[in-house]
Amino acid sequence: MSKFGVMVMGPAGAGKSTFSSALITHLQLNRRSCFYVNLDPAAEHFDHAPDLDIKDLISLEDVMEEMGMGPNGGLVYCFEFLLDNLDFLSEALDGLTEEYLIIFDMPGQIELYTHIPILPTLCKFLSQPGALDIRLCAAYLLEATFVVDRAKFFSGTLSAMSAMMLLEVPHLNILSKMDLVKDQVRKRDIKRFLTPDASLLDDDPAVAPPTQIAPGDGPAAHLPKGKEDTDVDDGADGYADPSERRSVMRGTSFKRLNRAVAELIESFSMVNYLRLDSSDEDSVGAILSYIDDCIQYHEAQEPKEMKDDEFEEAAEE
Ligand SMILES: Nc1nc2c(ncn2[C@@H]2O[C@H](COP(=O)(O)OP(=O)(O)O)[C@@H](O)[C@H]2O)c(=O)[nH]1
Ligand SMILES: [Mg+2]
Repeated sequence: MSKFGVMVMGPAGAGKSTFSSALITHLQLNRRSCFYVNLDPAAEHFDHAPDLDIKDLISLEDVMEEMGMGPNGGLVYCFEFLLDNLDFLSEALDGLTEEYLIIFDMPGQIELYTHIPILPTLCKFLSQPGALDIRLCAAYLLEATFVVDRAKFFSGTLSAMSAMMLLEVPHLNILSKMDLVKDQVRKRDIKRFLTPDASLLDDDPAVAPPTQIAPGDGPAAHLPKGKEDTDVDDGADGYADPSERRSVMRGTSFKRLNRAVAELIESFSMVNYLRLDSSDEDSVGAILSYIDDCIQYHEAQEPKEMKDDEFEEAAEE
């Protein structure tokens, strides 16, 4: 018998816990069972109390205090500890039936989604046939406000792609907090970000058209008045001075880096975004149907007999 689960992932503040909570409310309203697992050892406030909380195994605060670690190292330590104590998960999840949707609310530290193999090991453990056998999908959230800053948007998209490749589970990419950009960015413009490609860099409002500077000229000092903060040319060798933050973040080599990242993303053609506003029930419901499709939730459900009162309610509707 399979179980079903979704890992809610993405950078800190992307809205993972808010979405998890909205998803639980939506599932409850639709009489579906869910099991909420908090895997963020630093999370403190919940709208819905977790059914299983990593803090009952280990807390980030204790690790930082006792081991003298910072928040990122401490988080990695907590997850290594979890991997050494996987009974904590299997004991709690083993008895769940296929009716449940298990929601894993993940922490936001970027290390988890890029180069260290902790999450792939965890995913393999959860989905291993014959053991927990959870059909898992990943929901990777990125804040929609990032579309205003192309460099941020493409770096966020790159980390989404990195998580996709690292985890090898069905993956949904989601632009969260859509309500925040509704009035700022036109619908038509937002649509272009749903399938990101390098052409988005061509009309970046944050970048003024390049100023003409003769080769060999120094960078900022020779810029026309008013342009100092928007456009900095690199030195004659084509490289920005790395000690100058302004030139690193605005120089032509930074633009070249962004274009290379955007073209890499475009060439893989793996990332498409869905839109989410966690305060809108229909939006949460739409994301849930994508999750259900990914993990083939409905195909596995036994036809259920309705209880008498449910039958009457359905007949009245
Ligand atoms: N406007 C708006 N704010 C949101 C939305 N989702 C989350 N937030 C806010 O973003 C902040 C971070 O959300 P949280 O769910 O804790 O992010 P997490 O770190 O990814 O778990 C909180 O202040 C939330 O209220 C959304 O859909 N719209
Ligand atoms: Mg959270």
